[in-house]
Amino acid sequence: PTTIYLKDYTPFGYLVDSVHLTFDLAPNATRVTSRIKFRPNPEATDRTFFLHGEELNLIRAAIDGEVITPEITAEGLTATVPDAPFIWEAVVEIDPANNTALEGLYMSNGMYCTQCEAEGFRKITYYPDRPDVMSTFTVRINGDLPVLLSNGNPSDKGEGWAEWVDPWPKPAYLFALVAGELIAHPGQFTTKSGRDVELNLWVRPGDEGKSAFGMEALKKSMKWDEDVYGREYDLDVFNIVAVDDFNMGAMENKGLNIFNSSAVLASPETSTDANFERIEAIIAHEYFHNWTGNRITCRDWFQLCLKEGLTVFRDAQFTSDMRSAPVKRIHDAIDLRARQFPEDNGPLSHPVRPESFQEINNFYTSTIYEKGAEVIGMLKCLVGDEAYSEALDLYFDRHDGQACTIEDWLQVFEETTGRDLSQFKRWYNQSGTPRVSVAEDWADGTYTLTLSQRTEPTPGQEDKQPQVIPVAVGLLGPNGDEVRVTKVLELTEAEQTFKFTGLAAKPVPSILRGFSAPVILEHDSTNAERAFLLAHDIDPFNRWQAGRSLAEDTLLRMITEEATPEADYLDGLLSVLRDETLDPAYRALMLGLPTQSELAAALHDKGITPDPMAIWRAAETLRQATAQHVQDLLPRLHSETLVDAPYQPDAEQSGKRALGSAALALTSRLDGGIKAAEEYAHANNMTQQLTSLSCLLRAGKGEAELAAFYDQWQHDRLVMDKWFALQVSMAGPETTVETASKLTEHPDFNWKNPNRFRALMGSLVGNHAGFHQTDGAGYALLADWLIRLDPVNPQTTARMCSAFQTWKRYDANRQALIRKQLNRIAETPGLSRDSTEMVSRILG
Ligand code: HT7
Ligand code: ZN
Repeated sequence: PTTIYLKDYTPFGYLVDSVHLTFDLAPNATRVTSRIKFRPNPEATDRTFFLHGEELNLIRAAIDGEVITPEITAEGLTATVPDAPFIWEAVVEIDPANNTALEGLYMSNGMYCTQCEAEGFRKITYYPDRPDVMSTFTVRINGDLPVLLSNGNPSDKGEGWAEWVDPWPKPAYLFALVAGELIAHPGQFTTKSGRDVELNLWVRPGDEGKSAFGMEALKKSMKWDEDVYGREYDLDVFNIVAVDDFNMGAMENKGLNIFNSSAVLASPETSTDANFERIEAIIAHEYFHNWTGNRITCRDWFQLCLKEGLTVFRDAQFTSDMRSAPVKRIHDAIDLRARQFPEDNGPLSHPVRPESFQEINNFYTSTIYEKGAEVIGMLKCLVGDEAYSEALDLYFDRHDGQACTIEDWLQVFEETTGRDLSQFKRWYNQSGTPRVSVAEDWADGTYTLTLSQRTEPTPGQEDKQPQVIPVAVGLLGPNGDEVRVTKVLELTEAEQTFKFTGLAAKPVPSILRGFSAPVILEHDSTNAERAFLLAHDIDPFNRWQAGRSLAEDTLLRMITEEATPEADYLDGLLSVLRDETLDPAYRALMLGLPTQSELAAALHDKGITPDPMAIWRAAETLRQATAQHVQDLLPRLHSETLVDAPYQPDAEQSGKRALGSAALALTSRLDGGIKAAEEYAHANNMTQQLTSLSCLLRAGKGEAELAAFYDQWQHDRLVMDKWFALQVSMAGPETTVETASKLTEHPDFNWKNPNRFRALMGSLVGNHAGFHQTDGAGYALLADWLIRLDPVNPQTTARMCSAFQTWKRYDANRQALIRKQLNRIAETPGLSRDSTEMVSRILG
């Protein structure tokens, strides 16, 4: 496979003035007729006329009306063209019904739909399929289906056809077409400058009851982007379509967002509180792309974080404003540590702006998205809120309609603030998670904090340079009062000292408040200090972090020293749970434990080979001890948080349910699931139904309820995903693989559907002790299915290969078993470019 390098970027030799496409839809033989106006690009030197095109059957090609015979390869075609403006015409035939890769034009339940990012448009017609080639598009769809949609505004329609005009120049990856029997949930929004926008959320018949929440989320997002970023919507219609077969969450096509149905359809009966929150965030994310991604796009795919990091940052701000800012920040830190840190500290580590790739689909990663967003958060923290707003205004003004780079992005900040951001830029170029270690000194009323930073070598980057790390610090006095308010220390050297003078007593520091940088903090504080912060810190993130560190410390001691659960942790937790001034959602978060995979990473960092079973036992023991320790409080926590009012998926109600569910889970450890069975019998929403069922399964019960759940929900694909996932997630370590394997034989295991595949296989991988059983059966089962899925859907297969990325943490036996499976996948004849790249990077 060819490697593509950032340093080799050159502009395309031609500009595109307009694109006209006609689709004659037919499941196995859709005809796509294109008429494209090209002219030489004065800024380019290379005039090779190469158009991308894959799996296309070319019927006819012409330049300025004259039929030509281009040179065709598996990647595209080359033709000789005039050194002046010309019109390219082509007719191709494609086979959407047999497109199982879900890239290009494909069919899902009889509906035609597209997915063009990153390089799917080349499977629709011949085109310079690169993000820096932008053009207006006119699309005519001929098809015997009631709903025919494309980008932009509708311009005309008749029986069996519709025409759409998108006036905003866009790259081909934002092209979309949908055709099918769909039902609209309508809505309306008036922009602040008075444009009336028609909104529609299109669903399949039967899903009408699940579209109201998404529509409201869209309106809130439109309003928020006007209020906070001054960004208005720029077309007369905005369409969202729900599709069952989809490789990722959703896609921001101009004026026609396409969503995985799991990321948009919701009802209280079928969706959990977490589903609602995720849907609200994804709708916002895709909508926000209209400015950060669509109006201003990426010059090339190496700049992917330019749109993704910024848009994740914006959707996080939105969620913080709609819900609870501290809770959102804690969720984001948990997710970053669970997903991005393992990536950044393993064989798949890559910079936020990578320098090379073989398959761009493999770079839609947590590093590009979530670390990319963290980098923007740090920039905002360093320059301040006002300068951030000014820089963003300049970015939108200056670059509207352009395809940009990270250099363009940083330049607007340098110009607005006068700051030199060359060292900050290392966040984009240097991979790996920086580790910040802390040393303290106290003498004569002066508290001295010495912070050091280092980043371990990562693939292709042996030597690391110091980065600019904003470390937010506050100091607490002996009675718990804050004696120094939060100050952002700028750590720019390998080691740096900061002094706080005039203090009456040695303070307790609260370091990295608000998780001000995506780093690993190494601070040998005592458990007494952590308990002190847990009791007194006014920074909600660090208060939660203190509890988390106590939990991690006690778990690690239980694993390595056979210690018993520590009183500091259990007592601290008890007082937090008793504190009714604290938000229930926040108290629920306090009850969380580090994941077993995180504990494995922490042990590995200490030079100890993790034993998944020992980790599992410690987590179980601590949970049991916690249940006993807070036992008296559980009935109150559970009952007070049962909501009487009609179900609302808002922050307040869902926070109460989260605490209630956490209490129920602990109760089930003491009563063997009696309360959970009662709750299951009375559950009137999916959050309650699923929580109580999971408590029952964990208690080794719930067979009857599981069967009843199946009978109740077998008609609902999204709920059935939960049914599959739950059984594998809740299985004990020894039965996980057997449970998963049996479920692969279930008639409803429709493995070609990415949601169903991920529900089962993702849960297998997420069940840490089950997946890592010493016989290697978990590894073999996953590999079998990856090998089977690869020819059908390489994108989803390749993403799931990352399940093996942490393999070098484990003992020699497990390593050998995993290596065997990785080799087996690598040696599969005809393995996709996607999976080949992933497996070879993981093997190193
Ligand atoms: N920009 C999109 C990324 C994407 C994607 C979406 C669905 C299917 C395949 C895809 N490949 C890339 C989604 C987003 O970040 O908003
Ligand atoms: Zn995005």
